[in-house]
Amino acid sequence: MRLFFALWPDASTQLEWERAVAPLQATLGGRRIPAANLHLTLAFLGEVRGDRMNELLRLGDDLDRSPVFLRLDRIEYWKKPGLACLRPTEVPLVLERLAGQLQTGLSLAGFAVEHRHFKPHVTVSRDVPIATASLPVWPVLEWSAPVIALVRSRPGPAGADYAVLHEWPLG
Ligand code: 2AM
Repeated sequence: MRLFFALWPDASTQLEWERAVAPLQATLGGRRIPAANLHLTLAFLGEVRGDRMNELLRLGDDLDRSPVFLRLDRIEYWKKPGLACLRPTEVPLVLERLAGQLQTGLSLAGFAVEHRHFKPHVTVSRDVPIATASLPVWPVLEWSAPVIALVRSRPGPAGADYAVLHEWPLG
Protein backbone atom coordinates (compact mmCIF):
# COMPACT_ATOMS: atom_id res chain seq x y z
CA MET A 1 0.00 0.00 0.00
CA ARG A 2 1.16 3.49 -0.82
CA LEU A 3 0.61 5.56 2.33
CA PHE A 4 1.08 9.05 3.71
CA PHE A 5 0.17 11.10 6.77
CA ALA A 6 -1.60 14.40 6.15
CA LEU A 7 -3.64 17.16 7.68
CA TRP A 8 -7.00 16.47 6.10
CA PRO A 9 -9.62 19.21 5.60
CA ASP A 10 -13.35 18.60 5.82
CA ALA A 11 -15.37 18.68 2.60
CA SER A 12 -16.58 22.28 3.03
CA THR A 13 -12.99 23.51 3.47
CA GLN A 14 -11.90 21.59 0.38
CA LEU A 15 -14.65 23.34 -1.60
CA GLU A 16 -13.69 26.73 -0.16
CA TRP A 17 -10.06 26.16 -1.27
CA GLU A 18 -11.17 24.96 -4.69
CA ARG A 19 -13.27 28.10 -5.24
CA ALA A 20 -10.50 30.38 -3.95
CA VAL A 21 -7.86 29.08 -6.36
CA ALA A 22 -10.11 28.57 -9.42
CA PRO A 23 -9.39 31.99 -11.04
CA LEU A 24 -5.63 31.52 -10.66
CA GLN A 25 -5.83 27.96 -11.95
CA ALA A 26 -7.63 29.21 -15.02
CA THR A 27 -4.69 31.51 -15.72
CA LEU A 28 -1.91 29.04 -14.89
CA GLY A 29 -3.33 26.02 -16.71
CA GLY A 30 -2.26 22.51 -15.72
CA ARG A 31 -4.21 19.64 -14.25
CA ARG A 32 -6.52 20.77 -11.47
CA ILE A 33 -6.63 18.61 -8.32
CA PRO A 34 -10.26 17.73 -7.47
CA ALA A 35 -11.57 19.34 -4.26
CA ALA A 36 -11.94 15.96 -2.51
CA ASN A 37 -8.19 15.33 -2.93
CA LEU A 38 -6.93 18.60 -1.43
CA HIS A 39 -4.79 18.02 1.69
CA LEU A 40 -1.52 18.97 3.36
CA THR A 41 1.02 16.14 3.56
CA LEU A 42 2.96 15.69 6.81
CA ALA A 43 5.02 12.65 5.82
CA PHE A 44 5.08 10.51 2.70
CA LEU A 45 5.82 6.83 3.32
CA GLY A 46 5.62 5.26 -0.12
CA GLU A 47 4.98 1.50 -0.29
CA VAL A 48 4.27 -0.07 3.11
CA ARG A 49 3.46 -3.74 3.84
CA GLY A 50 -0.09 -4.24 5.11
CA ASP A 51 1.16 -6.00 8.25
CA ARG A 52 2.84 -2.77 9.38
CA MET A 53 -0.46 -0.88 9.71
CA ASN A 54 -0.67 -1.45 13.46
CA GLU A 55 2.72 0.17 13.98
CA LEU A 56 1.55 3.23 12.06
CA LEU A 57 -1.66 3.42 14.09
CA ARG A 58 0.32 3.28 17.34
CA LEU A 59 2.65 5.94 16.05
CA GLY A 60 -0.34 8.14 15.22
CA ASP A 61 -1.76 7.58 18.73
CA ASP A 62 1.46 8.95 20.23
CA LEU A 63 1.53 12.20 18.22
CA ASP A 64 1.06 15.55 19.92
CA ARG A 65 -2.40 16.71 18.92
CA SER A 66 -2.16 20.41 19.70
CA PRO A 67 -4.34 22.60 17.47
CA VAL A 68 -2.79 23.63 14.16
CA PHE A 69 -3.98 26.97 12.79
CA LEU A 70 -2.81 28.03 9.34
CA ARG A 71 -3.17 31.08 7.15
CA LEU A 72 -2.85 29.95 3.54
CA ASP A 73 -2.03 33.28 1.97
CA ARG A 74 -0.24 32.57 -1.29
CA ILE A 75 0.05 30.29 -4.28
CA GLU A 76 3.52 29.16 -5.23
CA TYR A 77 4.71 27.60 -8.46
CA TRP A 78 7.32 24.88 -7.99
CA LYS A 79 9.29 24.49 -11.16
CA LYS A 80 10.81 21.02 -10.80
CA PRO A 81 7.63 19.09 -10.04
CA GLY A 82 5.67 21.63 -12.17
CA LEU A 83 3.02 22.15 -9.55
CA ALA A 84 1.08 25.02 -8.04
CA CYS A 85 0.34 24.92 -4.34
CA LEU A 86 -1.30 26.88 -1.55
CA ARG A 87 1.15 27.82 1.21
CA PRO A 88 1.30 29.66 4.50
CA THR A 89 3.93 32.43 4.62
CA GLU A 90 4.23 31.83 8.36
CA VAL A 91 4.73 28.17 9.28
CA PRO A 92 3.53 27.70 12.87
CA LEU A 93 6.01 26.06 15.22
CA VAL A 94 3.39 23.53 16.27
CA LEU A 95 3.20 22.28 12.67
CA GLU A 96 7.01 22.07 12.32
CA ARG A 97 7.08 20.10 15.56
CA LEU A 98 4.31 17.75 14.49
CA ALA A 99 6.02 16.97 11.17
CA GLY A 100 9.35 16.53 13.01
CA GLN A 101 7.83 14.21 15.61
CA LEU A 102 6.26 12.13 12.86
CA GLN A 103 9.48 11.94 10.86
CA THR A 104 11.49 10.92 13.91
CA GLY A 105 8.93 8.30 14.95
CA LEU A 106 8.81 6.85 11.45
CA SER A 107 12.60 6.73 11.16
CA LEU A 108 12.98 5.04 14.55
CA ALA A 109 10.39 2.46 13.53
CA GLY A 110 12.40 1.73 10.39
CA PHE A 111 10.12 3.32 7.79
CA ALA A 112 11.82 4.91 4.80
CA VAL A 113 11.06 8.61 5.08
CA GLU A 114 12.34 11.46 3.01
CA HIS A 115 14.70 13.77 4.81
CA ARG A 116 14.03 16.82 2.69
CA HIS A 117 13.06 19.98 4.53
CA PHE A 118 9.36 20.04 5.43
CA LYS A 119 7.61 22.67 3.29
CA PRO A 120 3.92 22.54 4.13
CA HIS A 121 1.80 22.93 1.01
CA VAL A 122 -1.51 21.97 -0.55
CA THR A 123 -1.02 20.99 -4.18
CA VAL A 124 -3.81 22.49 -6.27
CA SER A 125 -2.55 21.85 -9.85
CA ARG A 126 0.00 19.59 -11.52
CA ASP A 127 1.72 19.83 -14.93
CA VAL A 128 1.49 23.62 -14.79
CA PRO A 129 2.93 24.96 -18.06
CA ILE A 130 3.39 28.60 -17.04
CA ALA A 131 6.17 29.57 -14.63
CA THR A 132 5.01 32.24 -12.24
CA ALA A 133 6.15 34.12 -9.19
CA SER A 134 4.31 33.64 -5.94
CA LEU A 135 0.75 35.05 -6.06
CA PRO A 136 -1.23 36.38 -3.10
CA VAL A 137 -4.46 34.69 -2.09
CA TRP A 138 -7.06 37.16 -0.89
CA PRO A 139 -9.02 36.80 1.31
CA VAL A 140 -6.49 34.66 3.15
CA LEU A 141 -7.69 31.09 3.77
CA GLU A 142 -7.66 30.64 7.53
CA TRP A 143 -7.79 27.04 8.65
CA SER A 144 -7.83 25.09 11.88
CA ALA A 145 -6.84 21.61 10.76
CA PRO A 146 -9.46 19.20 12.14
CA VAL A 147 -7.55 15.91 11.90
CA ILE A 148 -4.32 14.11 11.16
CA ALA A 149 -5.09 11.35 8.68
CA LEU A 150 -3.35 8.21 7.51
CA VAL A 151 -4.17 8.01 3.82
CA ARG A 152 -3.80 5.36 1.13
CA SER A 153 -3.05 6.52 -2.39
CA ARG A 154 -3.91 4.51 -5.49
CA PRO A 155 -3.37 5.54 -9.07
CA GLY A 156 -6.68 6.15 -10.83
CA PRO A 157 -7.65 7.11 -14.40
CA ALA A 158 -8.19 10.75 -13.35
CA GLY A 159 -5.20 11.05 -11.03
CA ALA A 160 -4.65 9.69 -7.53
CA ASP A 161 -7.50 8.09 -5.63
CA TYR A 162 -7.16 8.73 -1.89
CA ALA A 163 -8.80 6.82 0.97
CA VAL A 164 -8.52 8.02 4.57
CA LEU A 165 -7.76 4.88 6.61
CA HIS A 166 -7.65 6.47 10.05
CA GLU A 167 -8.09 9.91 11.59
CA TRP A 168 -6.80 11.50 14.81
CA PRO A 169 -8.65 14.67 15.86
CA LEU A 170 -6.55 17.74 16.63
CA GLY A 171 -7.01 20.17 19.48
P1 2AM B 1 2.95 16.72 -3.69
O1 2AM B 1 1.52 17.15 -3.78
O2 2AM B 1 3.91 17.81 -3.43
O3 2AM B 1 3.34 15.86 -4.87
C1 2AM B 1 0.43 11.92 -1.99
O4 2AM B 1 1.20 11.68 -3.12
C2 2AM B 1 0.97 13.09 -1.22
O5 2AM B 1 2.29 12.81 -0.76
C3 2AM B 1 1.06 14.38 -2.02
O6 2AM B 1 0.65 15.45 -1.17
C4 2AM B 1 2.53 14.50 -2.34
O7 2AM B 1 3.03 15.80 -2.39
C5 2AM B 1 3.17 13.83 -1.16
N1 2AM B 1 4.51 13.32 -1.48
C6 2AM B 1 5.65 13.67 -0.86
N2 2AM B 1 6.70 13.02 -1.36
C7 2AM B 1 6.22 12.26 -2.36
C8 2AM B 1 6.82 11.34 -3.29
N3 2AM B 1 8.13 11.08 -3.28
N4 2AM B 1 6.02 10.75 -4.18
C9 2AM B 1 4.69 11.00 -4.20
N5 2AM B 1 4.06 11.82 -3.35
C10 2AM B 1 4.81 12.46 -2.44
